[in-house]
Amino acid sequence: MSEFKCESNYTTLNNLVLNMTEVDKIHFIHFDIIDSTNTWVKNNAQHLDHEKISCITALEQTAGHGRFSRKWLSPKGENIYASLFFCIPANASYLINLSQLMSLSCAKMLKKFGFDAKIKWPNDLMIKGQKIAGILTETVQFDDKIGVVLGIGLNVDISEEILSTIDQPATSLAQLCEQTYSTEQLLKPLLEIFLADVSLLKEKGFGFFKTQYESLLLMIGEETRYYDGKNHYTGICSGITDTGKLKLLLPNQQWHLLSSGETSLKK
Ligand code: BT5
Repeated sequence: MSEFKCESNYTTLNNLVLNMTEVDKIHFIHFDIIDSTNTWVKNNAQHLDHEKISCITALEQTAGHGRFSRKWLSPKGENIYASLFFCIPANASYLINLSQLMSLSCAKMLKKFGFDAKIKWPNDLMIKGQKIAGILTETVQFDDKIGVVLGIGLNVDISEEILSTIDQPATSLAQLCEQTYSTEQLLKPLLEIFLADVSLLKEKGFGFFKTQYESLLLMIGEETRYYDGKNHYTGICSGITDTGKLKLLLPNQQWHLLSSGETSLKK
């Protein structure tokens, strides 16, 4: 573990400090280089504090991954490669909404910096039709609880040369504006928004975020192609349900509710 550089800001004393934000209580672990922050968390979950939230970040990932075993290009730079780890009760119904909630938090954080990000259901962040961030949630099963591994990849200063090798249109904050941003500058507000929203999610359910989420959702009212990892469907995207499922109106006028998979505009 020679490359391990721990920048933990959590000590037991922190519990005594008043006016700490939830983010100040997070246990941060940083690597200069790692295969994947999500993989590291999954392999080390039993050693992390299950009563706290941990956030593992890296400057570079050699095997960053997305859903369906796809690659997440993760060159060295100020890009966000981060995995949050926390435990929730084994029967927590909001587990299925955490990725969607993170994409919403990410869009809200970007808005604070003047970027108009939209959500491609379920959790891709897009700016001007180009992918800028992706979310990947994985889980670790414990006897009495679930460990959630919530990975976020956000392009900040990834080079245009690397972006051009991605098999779909992709962008970075650097490509969209002159200004430079540090990981810390973006990650802290993102975590603040997300943790506040998680409290609301637990209290009120995902329906509380339906209007916010739909206002940022791409493809509403448009003919949408859907892939669930096995089959393709086509229908008119009509928003989401209170539990975050995508509502598709099929050509036979039947409703089809999608709980996972991915969408694209029908060409
Ligand atoms: C995602 O998967 O969008 C989730 C990506 C999550 C990455 C984070 S980084 C920290 C943590 N550690 C990890 O190992 N993963 C998480 P998916 O929806 O399957 O999208 C993958 C697709 O996005 C690829 O097939 C490419 O088309 C595209 N892609 C790959 N790298 C990209 C990048 N840097 N920027 C934009 N698009 C990218």
